[in-house]
Amino acid sequence: MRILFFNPLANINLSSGVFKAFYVSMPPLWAGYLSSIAKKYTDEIEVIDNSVERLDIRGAFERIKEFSPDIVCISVLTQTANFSFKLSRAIKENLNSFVIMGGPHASYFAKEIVARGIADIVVVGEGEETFEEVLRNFELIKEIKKNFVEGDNVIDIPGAVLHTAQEIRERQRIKELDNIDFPAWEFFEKYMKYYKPPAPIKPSTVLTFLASRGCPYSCNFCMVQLGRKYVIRSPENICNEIELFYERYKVGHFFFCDPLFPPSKKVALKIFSYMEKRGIQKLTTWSTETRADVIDDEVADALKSSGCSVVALGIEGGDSEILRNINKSIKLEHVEKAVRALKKAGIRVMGLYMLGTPGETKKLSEKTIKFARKLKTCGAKFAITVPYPGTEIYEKYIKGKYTFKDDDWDYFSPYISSFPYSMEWTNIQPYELVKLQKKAYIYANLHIKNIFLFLIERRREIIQTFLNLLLKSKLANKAFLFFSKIKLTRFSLIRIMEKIKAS
Ligand code: B12
Ligand code: SF4
Repeated sequence: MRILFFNPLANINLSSGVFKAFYVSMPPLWAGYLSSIAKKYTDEIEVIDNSVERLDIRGAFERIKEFSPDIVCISVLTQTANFSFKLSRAIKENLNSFVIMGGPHASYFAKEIVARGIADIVVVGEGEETFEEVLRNFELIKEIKKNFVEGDNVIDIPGAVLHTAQEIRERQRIKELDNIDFPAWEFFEKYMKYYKPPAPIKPSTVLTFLASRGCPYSCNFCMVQLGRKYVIRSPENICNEIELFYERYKVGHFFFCDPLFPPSKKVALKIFSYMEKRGIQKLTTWSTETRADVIDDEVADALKSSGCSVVALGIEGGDSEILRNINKSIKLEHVEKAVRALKKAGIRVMGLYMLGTPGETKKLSEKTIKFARKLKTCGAKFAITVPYPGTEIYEKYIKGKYTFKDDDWDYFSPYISSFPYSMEWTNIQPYELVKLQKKAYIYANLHIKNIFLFLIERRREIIQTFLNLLLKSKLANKAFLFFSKIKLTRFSLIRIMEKIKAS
């Protein structure tokens, strides 16, 4: 059985200006985890990470065809849906492969995707156990799908949509995360040198990491793909994975992708003191994202002692009205306290903010920008609110109002300047939001310390980009012509000198 994992890239060309340059590639955890399941069933596995390869649909199709897979696995985010659907159609029309989809967007539209014949199977929510059951029964599923008659319901795998008429049977979340095999990064070795962490993390070899799954909070702009129930790995299991991959790839930084880690002070102190005892801080650094109300001086010190170098805080808004409207249930005092504690402990802070949240006015957005400026974190990111399917905002303001074309999904991005829906939840005009976003980035990020740090740490990339630009530019051409003329002149001069000598 030949299995190919395809990690799609969003249409980043639509992003406005500098946001294109901000995009980084990191190892896709979904494909890491699922390939470690697949290797129990086959040793013919291939991975195409399009965040690195940047192939168009034709190029991606040709590469997939070369491998001639029995199964193609694709993870679908909203912004990658259009590409994924077109690619899948090309595969299904021209190859004899089965297409399995999963991820946030595929999970939400699972039935529709199967009904429209875009994919053969969609795995909803957490993937490992469902995917394994699909692989275990693959021959049978293939047979049934070939001879399927409407009304038949011969195979029913919880968490998977296999045919149109089926009701989705919910699969229980994995309770014991320690039992899941570590991601099979051996299939991604060809890409390792292209993976880089985002600023303000120092450039180094990076691996993504997941210490927990789920989030119990209910912010109305957020769809928690792996569920509301929070489960966490044991400190031993976390350290085993870090040590293993540090040894194997000399990983300089582990980028934790958890939406909420640590989840509380108690858990934080337990895990970080264990990590410190195991000496993780002597091997590598790591970063994480959490809520401000989890951080105090003690937690910040423990984070630092266990090797954490950057903490991203979901701050979202700079006014209590915004936080109330999005159901964030934190206070601005928490944020200020957390930022102070982290800075004191020597940890860099990345502030994550939103603009255009429900009920937000221009005046409130300005307050967010001012608040971000005041906090002077190492970085501040401002996302324009996007109504992702599965969020409360989508259900309330979008669902049933629009008939989206597949192409429209390309525009479901926080860094874009046109939107295929109207933003009824705010009275700020879209063009004003885009302007506010640009202003926010400049105003909150450009202070001397940040510029200095950026120039020092990214000097190699900056010089490289500058040289690339120069070599491609008209200026470079002119310079080349100029120098070649000088060379000619020098050459002519030498010939003249020789003639003089000879005479
Ligand atoms: C890390 C991350 C990134 C990293 C990705 C690095 C990397 N390669 O891992 C970076 C910073 C580059 C990034 C970029 C973007 N991201 Co992002 N990202 C995340 C984050 C924080 C974690 C994702 C993750 O790895 N989770 C852990 C894995 C194990 O879980 P998983 O992907 O859900 O996979 C499991 C299941 O879903 C399922 N599954 C998934 N795929 C498949 C496929 C098959 C075949 C099967 C069987 C099962 C299956 O099985 C897996 C194992 O259980 C999530 C938020 C979150 N905490 O989930 C946002 C998130 C996924 N990102 C999001 C967005 C919007 C983006 C961007 C579009 C933003 C932008 N415009 O710049 C880009 C586009 C990326 C792209 N592919 O082009 C949204 C997606 C919302 C949506 N509905 O589409 C999320 C949910 C955050 C949010 N706003 O709510 N992101
Ligand atoms: S934004 Fe963060 S805290 Fe809120 S629900 Fe999503 S993951 Fe949880």
